[in-house]
Amino acid sequence: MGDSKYIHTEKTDWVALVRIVRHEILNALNLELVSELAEELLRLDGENDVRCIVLTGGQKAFAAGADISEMAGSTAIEMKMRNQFRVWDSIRLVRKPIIAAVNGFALGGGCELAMTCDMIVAGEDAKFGQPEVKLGVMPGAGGTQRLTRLIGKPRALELLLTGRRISADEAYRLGLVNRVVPSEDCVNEAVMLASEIAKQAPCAVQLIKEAANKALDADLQTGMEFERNAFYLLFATEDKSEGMRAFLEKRKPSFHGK
Ligand code: CO8
Repeated sequence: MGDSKYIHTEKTDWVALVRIVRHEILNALNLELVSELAEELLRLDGENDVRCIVLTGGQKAFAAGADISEMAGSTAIEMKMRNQFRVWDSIRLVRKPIIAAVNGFALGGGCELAMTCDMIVAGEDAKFGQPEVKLGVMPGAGGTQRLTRLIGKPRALELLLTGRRISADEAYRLGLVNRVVPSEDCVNEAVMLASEIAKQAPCAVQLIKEAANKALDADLQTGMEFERNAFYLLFATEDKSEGMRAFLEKRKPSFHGK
């Protein structure tokens, strides 16, 4: 159990469940909260008893975006010098899979945070959107880039340029979320998915995540080369020997992350 002002963590078999707890203002993401969150995710990335992470918020909001009251009085230079995206970018350094369990609003920075995760399980009442345009600004934590990569330019631009909110079902149809479940089951479903991933060989899981990120970040040839080298590297692990031996011996493998 690791708790800070805005972030609470619980651990169950190999899975860490991280909650954002600033419910009184719908988990609005101020600088301190995002720092605490990034620090906690990076800390869990280094913990041997964690193999997969679930990130969730509250029933009414996963996160309703950046804290508007914190930004409202800021000048361009103050925003630039604050360099807050250094912290956001550090979340990308987490090597273990992160599953967002989204109930309620995931708007602006909240939607960007969900998209920074590797998979999204949505409660049926979840609402996604990038409403920054309505505030006279635009996404700054990856909204234009990740949404466009995930759902394609025409559909991303429609959401980015209108600020319209979409339901969990629409987000599912667009390919933004993995699955939609009853709201009360959302966190449990995400934890169950995380547990299933946590049973796999940890080195393989980490390299598969890295390779999938390359598919978004690099050209095909670079991605293919990365994949191939990662594939060879896994032949150096004990888990590879165990996995293949278990298959031949017709039993379940037991992986140790070595
Ligand atoms: N920032 C600050 N306070 C907020 C935010 C927010 N993003 N969202 C909600 N709150 C506060 C409200 O002001 C209200 O406070 P109070 O009780 O003191 O009046 C409380 O939370 C409850 O909210 P509402 O009364 O508005 O609840 P409703 O159910 O009526 O409405 C909504 C819920 C629709 C979610 C509404 O609150 C809303 O539209 N919120 C703002 C959504 C938004 O525009 N988000 C985008 C923000 S900009 C952004 O994210 C840029 C990202 C850039 C990168 C990240 C940098 C950190």
